[in-house]
Amino acid sequence: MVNAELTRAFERIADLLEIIGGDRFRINSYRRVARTLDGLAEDIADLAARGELTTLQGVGKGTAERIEQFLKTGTIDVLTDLESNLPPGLPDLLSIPGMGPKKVAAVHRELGVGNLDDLKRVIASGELAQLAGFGETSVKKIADGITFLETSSERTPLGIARPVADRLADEVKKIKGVKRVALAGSLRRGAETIGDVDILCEAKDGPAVIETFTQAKGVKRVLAAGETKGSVTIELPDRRELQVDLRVVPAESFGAALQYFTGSKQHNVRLREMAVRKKWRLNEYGLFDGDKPLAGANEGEIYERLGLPFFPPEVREDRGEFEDPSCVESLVCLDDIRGDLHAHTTASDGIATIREMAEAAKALGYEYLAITDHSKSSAIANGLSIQRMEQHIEEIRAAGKKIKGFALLVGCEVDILADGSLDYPDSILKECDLVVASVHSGMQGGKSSPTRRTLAAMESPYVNVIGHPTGRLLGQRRPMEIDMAAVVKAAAESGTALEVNASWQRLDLKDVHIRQAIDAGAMLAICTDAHSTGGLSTVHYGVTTARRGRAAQSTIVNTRSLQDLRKWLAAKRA
Ligand code: DGT
Ligand code: CA
Ligand code: CA
Ligand code: ZN
Repeated sequence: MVNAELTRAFERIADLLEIIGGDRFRINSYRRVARTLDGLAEDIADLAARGELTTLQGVGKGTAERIEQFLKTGTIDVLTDLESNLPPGLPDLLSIPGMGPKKVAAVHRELGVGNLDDLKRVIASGELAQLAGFGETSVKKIADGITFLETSSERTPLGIARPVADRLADEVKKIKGVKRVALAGSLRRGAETIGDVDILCEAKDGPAVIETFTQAKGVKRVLAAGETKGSVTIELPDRRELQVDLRVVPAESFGAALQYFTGSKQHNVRLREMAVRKKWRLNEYGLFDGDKPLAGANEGEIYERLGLPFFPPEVREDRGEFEDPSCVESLVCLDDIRGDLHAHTTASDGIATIREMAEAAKALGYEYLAITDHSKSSAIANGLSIQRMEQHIEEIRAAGKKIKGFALLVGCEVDILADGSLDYPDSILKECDLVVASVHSGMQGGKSSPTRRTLAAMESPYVNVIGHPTGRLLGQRRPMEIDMAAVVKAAAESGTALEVNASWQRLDLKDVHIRQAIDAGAMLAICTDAHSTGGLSTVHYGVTTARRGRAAQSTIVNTRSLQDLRKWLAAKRA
């Protein structure tokens, strides 16, 4: 779906307008459209095809035209105009943590900063700290942000790369003579960030396919175009480029190529060693005994011939799959998920009502959904005062009665405060069916230890899930410095689940911590933290991440039936 790319294009327009001091009303309207698109469960191209764009919230005739332009050409005039009128390096400053559009505008206007080097110079000279609205702490934050960006590699989050890859794979499928297309590499393994996208296709005439591929929509540069391999870059909405490799392979080695190019490299090394021990040879063309091919057309056959189970791509990391091959039998899958335990509504910072969220969850085939809006201290997220929360509880119960064959659970996402206490009194928590507790403030150290806060929260009999346990935002915010061994141990002992937050910006816990939690005997909950109806369907990123931690279905609480879930919740209170 092109929705994600389009969302970012609209966000980018709003950011750039903000830099040039554009009209507030216009900026807000672009942001509103971005939010609508982000929350959309349906492919925007389908809506456009039916001429229904203007039925979307905040989308008028002008916006509909811009969306259509993007669908046709991959860009929007407003965006290209804005970009051509700003110094080329200026919008990049927006990706520095701590530099919002207002600050970018200020450094440009007041200090003539036009790119990252300029910014570093005015930080070093002390000019920036003198500027109104900056000061020592904010300059330090910006300097840290620059270091963070420069040390974090140029990898692309899965949630950004995936839609781009899916779209290109679709285009390759349409090229004449192409029989089959498959994604490979880290993307197929569901890694949280992607270095480059690897696509394979089956076709006879390699050069013709490669030639057409290099002309695909959105291609910025052609890095290579050979007989069987082409490499291009695709421009992302933040102007970074994502490399995409296409390899053309014949039918008889398609499976071997898919296996080889799915990786990981470490996993492949182990496989090749097993082949060598049998005096065989394994490469991207097949598995061979001398000149005799043993397998090649079919990926599964390679594993079979080597006496291994078919390892799903997510576990192919040589992080224990060879030592524990039976893990593949019970691995959690998307169909196992019976409900979502973390979701927001318009009561706090979501964009859908209780009713809309419930209907959307039911439509996904779920048995239950917990509504977990923010508590009072999360002021920027419109957290609910005690009084509003009391009323909200009534509203959730009332909405639950109206929807048949589905359970709406009363919940909240309660802040874990600096001293480890919870942001609501027990009298409120007790009224909830389920409580998610999360750290939202003071994450970057300070005096309060995130480990101590998390452990304290788990002691409450009402806290069932620790939300996004490390607080990281991919490429934007480091994880809190948390003693994971202590947290997973306490989770297991207290009967508290650790969240696998499925939002691709978070993926928190991440794969290796998921494994660590399971080894310690802790339970997990795969939740979307949805702020819109569309957000609920991003659960697959969480499931993928859990599979990468080799999580069995039985370790995920929200694969349980409602009755069993209620038993588990009751056990902690007892
Ligand atoms: P990335 O792109 O950094 O996110 O990670 P991958 O895993 O997609 O790596 P990439 O694109 O360099 O190569 C795709 C796959 O091809 C990789 O997972 C395994 C296979 N491969 C590439 N180079 C080698 C190699 O030198 N030895 C072996 N055994 N496999 C390789
Ligand atoms: Ca790759
Ligand atoms: Ca590659
Ligand atoms: Zn949340």
